[in-house]
Amino acid sequence: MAPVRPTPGEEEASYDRTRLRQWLAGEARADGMSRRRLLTLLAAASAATALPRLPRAAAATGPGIVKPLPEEWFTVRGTNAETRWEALRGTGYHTPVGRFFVRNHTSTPVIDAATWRLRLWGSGLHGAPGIDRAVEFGLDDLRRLPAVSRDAFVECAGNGRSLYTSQQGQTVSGTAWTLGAVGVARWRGVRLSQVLRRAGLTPDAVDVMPRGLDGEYVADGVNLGHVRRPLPIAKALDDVVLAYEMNGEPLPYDHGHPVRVLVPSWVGISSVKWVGDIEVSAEPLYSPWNTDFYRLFGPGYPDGGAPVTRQTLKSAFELASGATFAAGGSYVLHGRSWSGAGGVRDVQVSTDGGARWQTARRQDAPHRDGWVRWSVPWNPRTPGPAELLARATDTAGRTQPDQAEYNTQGYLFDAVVRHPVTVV
Ligand SMILES: Nc1nc2c(c(=O)[nH]1)N[C@H]1C(S)=C(S)[C@@H](COP(=O)(O)O)O[C@H]1N2
Ligand SMILES: [Mo]
Repeated sequence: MAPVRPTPGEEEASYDRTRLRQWLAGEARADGMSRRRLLTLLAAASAATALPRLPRAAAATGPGIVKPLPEEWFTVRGTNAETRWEALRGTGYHTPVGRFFVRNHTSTPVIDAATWRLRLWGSGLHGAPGIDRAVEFGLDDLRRLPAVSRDAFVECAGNGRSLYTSQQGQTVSGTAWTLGAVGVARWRGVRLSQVLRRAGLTPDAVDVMPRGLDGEYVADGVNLGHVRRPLPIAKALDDVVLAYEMNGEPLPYDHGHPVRVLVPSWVGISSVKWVGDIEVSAEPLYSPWNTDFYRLFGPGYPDGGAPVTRQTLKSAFELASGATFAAGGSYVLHGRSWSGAGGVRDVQVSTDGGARWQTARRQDAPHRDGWVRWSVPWNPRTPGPAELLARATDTAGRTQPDQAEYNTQGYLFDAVVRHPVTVV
């Protein structure tokens, strides 16, 4: 059994409050972000002013993805490709690279592993007095360090976003994912903690901020710079990996070749692809990716928003939306459930729109940071439309609710999904 981890919310919320206070006191830095933007955010946190207006992404021009995106496996959404859940039927525990979803803010850069360097720098590293230290690693340097392998999902914080609208009638902004912005892979690489220590981590380092080598991201005409998001040092030293392999192959171009950050159980944006440098800082850091994007704004959240870190709890059937079944036939329904707070220990399934429930047969033991596969038999009798529901409970005691808490950008959808099918 996977060990139970602390329930989400508490630590992250207090981390966030501390940083906001430090920033107000002039003790934190927010590189590449407009001070005005941060001030707006903080004003909202201290007074009940209108919520800050969120920048919208520039119009997509095309996928910019290297691997083929066959229609039977993917739905292209702007610069992104969503995995079709029916394409996972018959695949094993690990999502094949060819079917793994891609979320790109801009487009996939093709980076030469031979010349790639990772630079660590900042006030959280030992340097000469008054001079910040910078240390570089090539891929060979990383490969010479002890390797670790981890089965973990990467899931976009916005996975399931379209269900806020289709199921709850709410308007949210962002890519209209259904449930296919998630995949599980076996990642192999070196612990970030090991690299940080080699680089000369000081005890007063508080945040590390990996940055991608893909293009700068422009939203609403504003250049926000390269994709980057700070991680608290505690998480960075805990289970974060600098991954150079995915499912036993060198990391593919679209998934961060040659090296990406893998932050188990946290939202996908934390797992920065094509990492080129990591700032290690003795002062708290901010980026638009934790102040504007990937932040929870809405009536149920504090003014100024709440941080998004750990993933939520979800279930999905390995079925197309609107799949058809023959009345009188005997079927086995398959699906998967996963959680950012621990393994999934129980899955209940309803084939009659939620009136009656049965316990699904779990194929995998509860697996922290991964998913469990499950199945239930179904013998549909009455022709007509039907709804299939799956409700998971994780080892931290969370159960999928009937309704997800609304936030303006539609993150962390966790409600039980009503999967429409037709019996003919
Ligand atoms: N450099 C960089 N890293 C990135 C992104 C990006 O656009 N650029 N997208 C992030 C987001 S929002 C997600 S959900 C995951 C997606 O990982 P994948 O494309 O390998 O599935 O990568 C994250 N890392
Ligand atoms: Mo994402």
